[in-house]
Amino acid sequence: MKSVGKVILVATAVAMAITMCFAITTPDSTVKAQGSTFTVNSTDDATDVNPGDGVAETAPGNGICTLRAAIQEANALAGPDTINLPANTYTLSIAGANEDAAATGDLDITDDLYHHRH
Ligand SMILES: [Ca+2]
Ligand SMILES: [Ca+2]
Repeated sequence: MKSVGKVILVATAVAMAITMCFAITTPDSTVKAQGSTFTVNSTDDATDVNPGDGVAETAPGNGICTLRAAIQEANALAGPDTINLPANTYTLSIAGANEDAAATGDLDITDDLYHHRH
């Protein structure tokens, strides 16, 4: 009967090792699947100067990333992307209707998007 107890103990140890492997490898594969990451650093409402160039900013080289610019850039890039949105109040001031590119009015999300609010 002692040998049966040892077999159960070994099986438990193997199961724990498998669980630990998953715990270590899962975050890496999740990050790789998220595409580009854009961090919003302005509460202004302004459009991306060039959606699809991989940079979310309101003028070339200014580094100002609005929520609207981040969404436009994420929409323009194929695959899922990530937007880091610091806790704040974001007021949409660009009026518009019947437009689905997030350039005016509401923020249209047309692609997979991870949204991290801080
Ligand atoms: Ca851009
Ligand atoms: Ca995308």
